[in-house]
Amino acid sequence: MKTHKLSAIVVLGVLFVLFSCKQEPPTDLTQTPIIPKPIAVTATGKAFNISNSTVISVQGGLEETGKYLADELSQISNLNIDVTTVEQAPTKGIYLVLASDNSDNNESYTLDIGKKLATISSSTPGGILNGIQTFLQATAPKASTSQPLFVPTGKITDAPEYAYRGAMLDVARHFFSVEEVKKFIDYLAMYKMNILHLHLSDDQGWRIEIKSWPKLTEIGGSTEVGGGTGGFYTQEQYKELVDYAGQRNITIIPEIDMPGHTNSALASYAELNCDGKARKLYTGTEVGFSTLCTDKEVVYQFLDDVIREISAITPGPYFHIGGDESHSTPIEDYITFINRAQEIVGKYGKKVIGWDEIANAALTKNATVQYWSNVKNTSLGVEKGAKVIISPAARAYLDIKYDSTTTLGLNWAGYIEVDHGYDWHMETLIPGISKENILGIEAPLWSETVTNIDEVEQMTFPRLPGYAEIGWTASENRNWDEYKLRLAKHGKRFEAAGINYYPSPLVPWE
Ligand code: TNX
Repeated sequence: MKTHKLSAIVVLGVLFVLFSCKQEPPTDLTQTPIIPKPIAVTATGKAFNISNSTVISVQGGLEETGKYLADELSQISNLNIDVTTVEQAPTKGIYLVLASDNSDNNESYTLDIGKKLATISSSTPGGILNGIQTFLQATAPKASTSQPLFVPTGKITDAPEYAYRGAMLDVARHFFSVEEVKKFIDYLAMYKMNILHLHLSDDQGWRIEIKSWPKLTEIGGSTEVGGGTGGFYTQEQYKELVDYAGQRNITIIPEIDMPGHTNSALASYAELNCDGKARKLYTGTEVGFSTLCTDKEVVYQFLDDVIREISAITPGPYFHIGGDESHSTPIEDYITFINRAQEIVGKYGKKVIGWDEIANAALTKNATVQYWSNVKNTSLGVEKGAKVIISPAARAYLDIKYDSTTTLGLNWAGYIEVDHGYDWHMETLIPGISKENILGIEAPLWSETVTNIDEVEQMTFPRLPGYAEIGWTASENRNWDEYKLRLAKHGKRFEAAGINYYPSPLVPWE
């Protein structure tokens, strides 16, 4: 009898502990593992509750932004949340409002989470989207979809260190569908990245419709590495991607790589070759063998048409002309070609970006050099007045293997385990190149070995959040030992979002 009573008490006690643990909402905002790490977080020790009766109130003009938040919340919790336009601050719910914060950084934001009212404010819609991402990360991961959603109360003030924080997707070596690219855009948005550079052409494929040169996609888009059927985006589909990205504060930068890396164009139009003979389509992975014929006028007509058509459907300020590894183009011809390509980009109102080799040409005002391997080129670019995008192959390439056991990816630039990808600083990477020369960071994902979104995810996660933090958070506020603990808590989020990530042994996953 006695033992029965005792075990009943024990069982009840265990149930009570389990039950109360489950119900206990998180209340310490400073313990929330936000990536990238914000500038300042203070906690007020309570919890804000989101339920079906929560309303998102928005200032007029922010309806789309409010809808984005409602959609994201419904994805993590099955909640059905209304968005309503208001003229005055509400007393409860979530409130999105444009407000000047006396910062000259147009991506800064403030998050003010009370027990009844959570306010996200910024001087721009893009800044509010940044605040939304932090707010979403601050919602406690849930054991089940039926549980309520809680956010610890407190205040966050935040702004990015660098204006350019991006990733590149090579859709040329292997083609990725519009839906796959949208997923990639969602992943960038989760970590407040604001640039998607699309590598739209290479030896193996031409991936964007050019109405005045239709064979580029008919022929040049018809295959990919390994001999698959390839594919391309119509201009309408490209615009759809531009809009989808724009709704998430992400600017798309189109790249047409030239004068090398052009076999797909050379296979589509015989006249782009010096010998007037069309090349065969290429499905291997060598580089450096192809070149446009730099002294034929028709080549510059081709450039003009391509740059004009793409610029017309690209609202962002940049056009990327590639310019890397043109090993089959004599240097003098290369310089002439890059100079003329820059002129055409300027004529259509865009600013030029090129891989670091373009520094060998006479750079136009506003040109940006993308550092990937050659320090000398990059320094030369800076001497010529260019800004730099930092994309070191040995630190920031998403297609480089994590370690010798990684099945996907390449290892020509070594290995990039998660700590190696995170533990460096842009300002001290290249002697003589400091913060004022640097636009920001970009992590390129080349796709010689990567064929579908699952494989994209495996190479991208968990490294991408680290690149986002390098671009957002000041160097003195970052260190690997603290970062890895925050990253460890994002494993559950990756799982909830269905992301196929690499469970690095260096991260104490929870
Ligand atoms: C170098 S990075 C390239 C690409 C390859 C990549 C593979 C750069 C400007 N050129 O053509 O895909 O390495 O990691």
